[in-house]
Amino acid sequence: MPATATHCPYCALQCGITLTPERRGMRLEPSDFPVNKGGLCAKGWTAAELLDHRDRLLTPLVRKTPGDRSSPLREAGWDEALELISRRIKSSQQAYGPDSVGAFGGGGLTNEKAYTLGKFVRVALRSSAIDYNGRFCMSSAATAANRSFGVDRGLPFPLEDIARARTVLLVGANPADAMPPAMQYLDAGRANGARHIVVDPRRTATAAGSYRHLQPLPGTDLALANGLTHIAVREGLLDSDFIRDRTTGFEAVRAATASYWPDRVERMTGVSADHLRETVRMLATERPAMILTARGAEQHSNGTDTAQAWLNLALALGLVGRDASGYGTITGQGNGQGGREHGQKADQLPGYRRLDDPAARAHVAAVWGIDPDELPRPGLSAYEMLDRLGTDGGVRVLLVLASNIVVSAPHANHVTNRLNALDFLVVSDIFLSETAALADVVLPTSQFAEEDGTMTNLEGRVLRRRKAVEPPPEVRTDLEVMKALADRLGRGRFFSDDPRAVFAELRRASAGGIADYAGISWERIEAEEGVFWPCPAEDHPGTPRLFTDGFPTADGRAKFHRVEHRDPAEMPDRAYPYVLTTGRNMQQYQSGNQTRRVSSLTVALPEARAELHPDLARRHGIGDSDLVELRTRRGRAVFRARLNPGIRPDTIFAPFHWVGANLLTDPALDPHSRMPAFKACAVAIAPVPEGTT
Ligand SMILES: Nc1nc2c(c(=O)[nH]1)N[C@H]1C(S)=C(S)[C@@H](COP(=O)(O)OP(=O)(O)OC[C@H]3O[C@@H](n4cnc5c(=O)[nH]c(N)nc54)[C@H](O)[C@@H]3O)O[C@H]1N2
Ligand SMILES: Nc1nc2c(c(=O)[nH]1)N[C@H]1C(S)=C(S)[C@@H](COP(=O)(O)OP(=O)(O)OC[C@H]3O[C@@H](n4cnc5c(=O)[nH]c(N)nc54)[C@H](O)[C@@H]3O)O[C@H]1N2
Ligand code: SF4
Ligand SMILES: [Mo]
Repeated sequence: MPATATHCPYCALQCGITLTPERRGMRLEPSDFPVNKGGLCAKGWTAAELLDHRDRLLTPLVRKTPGDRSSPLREAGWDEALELISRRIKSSQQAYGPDSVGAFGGGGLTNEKAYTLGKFVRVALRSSAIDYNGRFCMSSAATAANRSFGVDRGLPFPLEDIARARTVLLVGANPADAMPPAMQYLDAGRANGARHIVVDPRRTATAAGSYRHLQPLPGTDLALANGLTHIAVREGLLDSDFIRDRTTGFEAVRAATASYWPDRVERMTGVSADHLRETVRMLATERPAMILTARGAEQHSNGTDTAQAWLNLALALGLVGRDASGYGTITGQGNGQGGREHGQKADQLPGYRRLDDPAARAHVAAVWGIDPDELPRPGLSAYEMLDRLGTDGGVRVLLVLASNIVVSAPHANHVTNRLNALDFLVVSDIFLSETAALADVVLPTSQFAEEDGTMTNLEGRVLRRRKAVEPPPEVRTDLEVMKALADRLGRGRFFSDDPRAVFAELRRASAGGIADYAGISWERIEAEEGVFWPCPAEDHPGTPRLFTDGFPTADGRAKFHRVEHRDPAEMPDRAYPYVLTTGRNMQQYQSGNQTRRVSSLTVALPEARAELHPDLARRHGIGDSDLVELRTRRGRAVFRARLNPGIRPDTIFAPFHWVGANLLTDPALDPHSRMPAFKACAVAIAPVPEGTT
């Protein structure tokens, strides 16, 4: 059997791999794809273990006693499972209306699946209730980029440009753990004399290798960015020609940042005024320079404005649209970029169109063969939908595809209670996740090496996911499931379960939109090692670099947006005196439903460890590897302590790859993006004597 070239199932780097069948299983090797160039992280190297894993879901599962979620799950045939689901959808919609049935999607789904899920909810269910886990991931940076640039493509340039930048500011980004093969671009820059500044409350592996590490209190990045813009104004470091010719709205930002004096910002953030000055001077004079944000800056109840403040700084210094220079956000999930373009967002139609835009509705309805008036209106964002599950006017029958919200949603005990209040829960997954374990019906789905489709990586490069092996006999793709359900709902004629046909339709639906895929074919992706959107026609080369000539805004200019610091929704006080922040470890992925089953990863990192400063630990009588209880207003969880002299003494970091961190997190939402405050809430700690948990 020949080797198949495809991509890693996990993160947005989408490293190229080859899969070669062996006597038992598959051999997985990195390929020379232009993104990873032969590199892979530990998760990628071991991904083939997922394929024939003994925990694989191999048949649909239903409850032994229908309607009783405390009765055990038993194996069932597809007919039985699909019949049950479609019956419950129909009866719920009859009794409570179309919006009583909804879906929660994921940024790991291929473009074809994400597109079909958005269409399935609007066309087969005729419901407005759909959103997805990308709301918890990219929504803040996306909102800021949309309002300033008129487009949200995470990186507006290819990764290779990072190697050519002389100054790189990484804000709340830890690629050394989150995307190790991407470090080759940063390393190449450093080898050529580039200087990197990392803004992170922890001294991460990324920070350790950088020129300068700035260590702000979590939730104060907006003040930091405004402080840098303030210094740029005072020291005459602005790019006035760029501001005049290519932007609007700077005066409001100048006014807003006037009060962000360096010593005030030092007090707010903990970053010294000298380091503030050094940082902005480097960005302004050691060019090309870029500012990259990731979840550390964005996952806050002011995440949109925080991303905006960094974007404002990049515009004020005239970095945007120049070679190897600019502002970007580092997208996280495998198809986190494509997954936010084609309609699984509550307010969105394919091609990054707006569901409330009459022209967009008309275009997409025509492609779908329906009347535009049949399209529902925008629905609620992810957490808002979850918060209302099972209530009057809320969703009562929920389909979850490609997310493990019991582990990954904020205020997870509340979310679990809401899931338990549903009339009916359907979860499609590869393995029985913590969320699937609550379901009335569990559907076994195919995974990366068992399916064809496309993924769009963090650079906006559309890639081919290629099938290397047949799925187990009773396992179906999500496309097949949605088509079969649509058939049972009398809407089957609108759907296809062939990914190539779906992609052809996606091209038409996206044509003329912001994320325009019209000119991208599977053949071109093959021949060109990926095609960058927008690509409006087959003879268009695709767009590796955006903003070189203008911005896709009404007047072609980028818009500054005035933003002011706000404290995190929850501040430390006497009862909860420290700040809890959360994030990632290198060896685990997201909710861990995949990577916690990979033996070498779990041996390397068997449990969640909360990181705290040795001084803080000593004050509470906690030693390294002791058990520590973290308590917030929402819940408590026990972690093993990891003493880390590189973290701020007022801050505790906990990974969210296991049930625990999200029992603690604050679901306060950003008013613009509806992003929860994963990265800052108030926490208390106490030692736990061994043997008492
Ligand atoms: N190993 C691994 N890699 C992954 C993933 C995974 O689960 N595991 N997930 C993928 C996905 S979906 C995503 S979104 C990306 C995320 O990639 P990153 O955003 O790089 O990862 P995080 O660990 O969530 O957050 C980055 C850093 O933000 C810091 N931070 C916390 N609070 C603040 C703050 O208020 N301000 C600042 N400046 N920094 C703060 C944390 O200490 C952390 O080091 O990773 C992708 N890659
Ligand atoms: N405290 C805290 N919480 C966080 C974050 C944080 O930094 N801190 N980060 C947030 C971020 S950035 C993200 S992206 C989310 C991620 O959190 P989740 O949405 O829970 O992400 P995954 O664990 O990747 O869940 C994907 C699930 O889908 C399954 N799956 C994989 N491929 C497919 C497929 O093709 N079809 C179907 N049906 N299933 C599939 C996997 O087995 C897995 O169970 O977590 C968020 N939660
Ligand atoms: S960096 Fe991301 S895409 Fe690359 S091997 Fe690791 S998890 Fe896979
Ligand atoms: Mo993410």
